[in-house]
Amino acid sequence: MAYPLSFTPEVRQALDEGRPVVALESTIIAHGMPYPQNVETARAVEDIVRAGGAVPATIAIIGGALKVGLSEAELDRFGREGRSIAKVSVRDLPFIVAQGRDGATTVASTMRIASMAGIRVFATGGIGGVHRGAERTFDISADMTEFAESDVAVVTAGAKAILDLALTLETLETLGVPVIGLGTDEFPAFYSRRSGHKTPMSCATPAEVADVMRAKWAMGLKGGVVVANPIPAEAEIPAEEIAPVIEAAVAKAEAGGIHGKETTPFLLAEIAGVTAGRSLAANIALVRHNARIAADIAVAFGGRKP
Ligand code: PSU
Ligand code: MN
Repeated sequence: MAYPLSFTPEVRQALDEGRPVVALESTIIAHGMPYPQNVETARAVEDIVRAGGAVPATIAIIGGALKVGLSEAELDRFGREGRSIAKVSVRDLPFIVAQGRDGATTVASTMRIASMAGIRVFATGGIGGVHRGAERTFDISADMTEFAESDVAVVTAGAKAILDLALTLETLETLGVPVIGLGTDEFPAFYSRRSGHKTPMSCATPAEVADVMRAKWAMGLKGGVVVANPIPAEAEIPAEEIAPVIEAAVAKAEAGGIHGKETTPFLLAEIAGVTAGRSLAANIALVRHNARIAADIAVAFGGRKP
C-alpha cells in the first residue's frame, strides 16, 4: 500500500486531472537563503510555475506528515524558523516521520516524495553532489544516489563549485543519469554560466527534454534526469570572481571541522556572507529561471508518467 501523503487541494486536483505539476524543495527555504528573501522567493517561484501553466507543489514534512504543497502560513513559518528546522535527506525521513517532527526536504528527499506523488518535474537552485576531497571524506550527497532511484527530472543551475564538478559528473554517469545541458553543452556552475566541464548531451528546448524523459521511462530505465539550466547572463557572477570566495569557504569549513549534513549549509552561508547581497541576488535569479523552465517542461511532458 502506498504511504499516505498530505496534499493541498490545488495539488490534489491537478494530479487527479493529470495536469502538469512542478515540485519544489524546502531546504532551499529553511537552509539555503535568509529570511525574508527565502519566503519571498518561494512565493515568487510558485507564481512563476502557475504563470507557466503548471501547479507548484512545495514539499516538506510537517508534524511527521509528508506534505505535497504548503499553505501560505506553512511556507512563511518555514522561512521564519529557517535553520532551526531539521534538514531532511532520505536517510532522515523515517526518524522525522516517526517522531512527528517538521523537516525541510533536500533535493534527494523531495525527489522521493515527488515520485511517491507521481510528480515528474522538480525545480531547485543547485543539486548536491560530490564534495571536494571526497576521496578522503566520502562526502557524496544522497542527491546523487537518489537520481538512480526516483523518476523525476530536476531543473538545476548546475552545481556550486563548493563541489568537485568533474567527480559529480562522473558519479552521475556511473549511476546512469542523463545530464542534459539546456541550450548549452557545458555544465553550469550555479553562479556562473560556464564551468569548463561538458555535459554529455544537450537539448535546445524544454519539449526536447520532455522527449528524453518519455524515452527514458518508456524503456523502463529507472531514475531521474538532470536538466542543467544556466543562470541568466545578466545575473551571473563570473567564475574567476567567485572562485576565491569558494576556496576560502572550503578552507574555513576544513579548518573548523565542519562535516556531514552541516557542510553544505555552512558553505552556502559563508559564501552569501562574503559576497554580501550579490550571491543572494544571483541565487534568486537562477531559481526563478529554473521554475519557469520546469513549468515549460512539465507542460511539454503533459502531466502523467507514460
Ligand atoms: N546547493 C545549493 N543550494 C542548496 C542546496 C545545495 O546551491 O540549498 C541544498 C539542497 O537542498 C541539496 C542539499 O539537496 O543542499 C544537499 O545537501 P548535502 O550536500 O548535505 O546532501
Ligand atoms: Mn554530505
